[in-house]
Amino acid sequence: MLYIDMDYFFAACEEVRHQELKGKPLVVGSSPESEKLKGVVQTCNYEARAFGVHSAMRTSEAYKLNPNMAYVQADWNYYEEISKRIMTLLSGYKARMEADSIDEAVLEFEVGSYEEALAIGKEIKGIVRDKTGLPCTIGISSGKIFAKMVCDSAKPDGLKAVGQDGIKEFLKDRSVGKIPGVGRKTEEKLAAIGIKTIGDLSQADPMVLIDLLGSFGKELFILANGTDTSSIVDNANVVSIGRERTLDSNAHSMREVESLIKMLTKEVIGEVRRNNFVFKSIGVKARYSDFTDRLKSRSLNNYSDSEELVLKTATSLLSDLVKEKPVRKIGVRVSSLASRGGQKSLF
Ligand code: TTP
Ligand code: MG
Ligand code: MG
Repeated sequence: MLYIDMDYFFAACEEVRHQELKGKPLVVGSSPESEKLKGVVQTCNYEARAFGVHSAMRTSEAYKLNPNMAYVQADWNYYEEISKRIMTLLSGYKARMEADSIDEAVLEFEVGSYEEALAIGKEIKGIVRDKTGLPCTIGISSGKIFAKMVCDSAKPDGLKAVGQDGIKEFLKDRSVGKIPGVGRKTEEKLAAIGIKTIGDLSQADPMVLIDLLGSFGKELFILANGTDTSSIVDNANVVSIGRERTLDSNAHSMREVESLIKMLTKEVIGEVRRNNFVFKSIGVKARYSDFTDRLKSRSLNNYSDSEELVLKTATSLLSDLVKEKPVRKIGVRVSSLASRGGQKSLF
């Protein structure tokens, strides 16, 4: 499994069209409505990270760390266009593929060895850089979760493989929070019974973990012992249109996200209509303050392009998710697209 994540994606996209910003600390910040210093850092280049600036930090905090950085407002349409180009390049490979987020994808190759997989990874890095001017990092391992962790560990501009013989060693000293899906809550629960590292987790009593975390506890135990069975949801050919945005501060109730849902819905519908699409599925995403993500979607009986229906459905789906934990980011997405002509679905 080969996991690709673009490096400092939004900021790197800005560097491509603003060559003069390259090499200087650069922040991509927040929603267009908010004034510069009231917003949130969505991402920043590695020059800015050297000052301690990072995603989700308040822009005012970032300013304190370094008052001499360039700020650019996020331009989702531009990033999505580049993302689509990258996904199209990747889908040219004969592999099962899943686009995981705007800047991430997983590819599953039938290869004989890790050397072969590394060679493919090197080629992909070269192609992506040639065609888009952007750097990425690729992690290779047996399952999707391990590959993502390897990718995270090799940033930026990295290429790394960890095979079955090295995986337990790789995991051993990492904190449990490095496992995708393990948020602050789970981390705290595990810490309370003395489990801090993935090595600790591998030696725990699985029954105790199941008592503590249910079936997730069992999954974690298996992962910690070097087995990753997570597989790909092949969505290379599923076109969807979505918008997501980080909130200025964590939301605890629907009231705080209502206007944002409206705005995201308007943007999604605008894009749908510009492209003459209709859709048959509506989905939402919530990213919680502990950085775990939850997705929910609903299929429709018929194709639609109704703004009202998206707004109603997204509101109802999100109200379930907002109840659970403070939310820092929300997204609205429509999928199962077809062209408006109606005769024939696009894919
Ligand atoms: P990431 O892949 O998490 O981060 P990144 O690509 O900026 O940096 P790197 O992978 O090198 O560590 O996120 C992809 C994009 O998603 C990012 O460029 C901006 C956006 N994003 C937000 O808008 N808010 C956030 O809190 C995060 C983490 C990302
Ligand atoms: Mg990235
Ligand atoms: Mg990413």
